Amino acid sequence: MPASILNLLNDDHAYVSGQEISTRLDITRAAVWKKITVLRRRGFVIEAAPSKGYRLISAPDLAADYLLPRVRSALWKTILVHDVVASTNDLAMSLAAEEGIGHGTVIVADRQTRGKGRLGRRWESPGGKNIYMSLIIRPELSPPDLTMLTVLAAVAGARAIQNTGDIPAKIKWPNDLMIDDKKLGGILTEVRSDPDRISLAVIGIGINVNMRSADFPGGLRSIATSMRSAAGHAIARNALIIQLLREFEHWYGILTTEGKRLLLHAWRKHSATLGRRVSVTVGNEKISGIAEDINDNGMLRLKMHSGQYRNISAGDITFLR
Ligand code: BT5
Repeated sequence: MPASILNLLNDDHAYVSGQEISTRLDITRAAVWKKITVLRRRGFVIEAAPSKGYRLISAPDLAADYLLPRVRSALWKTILVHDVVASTNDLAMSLAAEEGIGHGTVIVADRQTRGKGRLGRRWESPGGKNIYMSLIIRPELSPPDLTMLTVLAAVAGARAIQNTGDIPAKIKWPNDLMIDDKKLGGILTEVRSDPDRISLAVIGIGINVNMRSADFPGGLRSIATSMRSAAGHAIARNALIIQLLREFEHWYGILTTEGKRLLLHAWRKHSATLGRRVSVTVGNEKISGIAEDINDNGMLRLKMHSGQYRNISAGDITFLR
């Protein structure tokens, strides 16, 4: 499998000799060359130097066999990459429900035809630019802690954006990733629960990576942005996915072993919401006040003008000046 050669070629561009590859994979030198040729045809740039061997210069975007060895861990076991799907969340949910696809599976698509946000809203998902991914988790959490998965994905997303593009991404409660008060990502967590246990969670994450302003439909142009617009240059989607999955695993480990405290602390650090005057739309109701904190269940703690507090589990925030 070419995947195994990709395990051996490192990202530090160091040479690995043909002999070493041949020995480690137990194949002939001719077979090594053949596999290198196949990888090159797929868009991997691999340099060959007669006395030194091979080194990986760059990988094509969204190659599962490149991504997996770089994130494979106790949590992430499978990465499935598709050119086009209706919605990675829908696909993840049906694969998990019907085919029993398990904990630690990641579904990535280059494009979605029916990418979705909350409450049946649309998520713009053009091809060749962004990331759309869904994480399948069978969490050891009780249903009230469900909101923690969105909190966790938001923290992982903000930190991955920061690490990959050196962009100070913020979190807008409950599920938006922002730069300068413009949205560049969103999270959609969907679950199947038994009465006292979440049996399956699908955490959908969409991040605008290389979208340009002109790529957004007119209505979104003034409220949405991308990593490219913020950084001033293109960003490698592979690198972002690797960072995101590593960050997610890190915080998932903390959540399931140590509890919520550190995660909530990280959320507060990245929050674009706390301390601001906001208007929150909850169904048909609009409530305004100061966004004071989030509580242990990820609910927004709003201090209303009356001085009373209200905890809100889901809604849409507008920042007030
Ligand atoms: C969200 O919903 O922000 C959750 C988005 C989750 C998308 C991921 S992609 C992978 C996975 N598969 C899916 O099908 N979905 C998930 P919400 O908070 O309801 O925000 C939706 C609103 O964001 C829309 O009504 C638009 O106003 C705006 N919007 C749509 N597409 C956008 C984009 N690409 N960038 C920024 N804003 C967008």
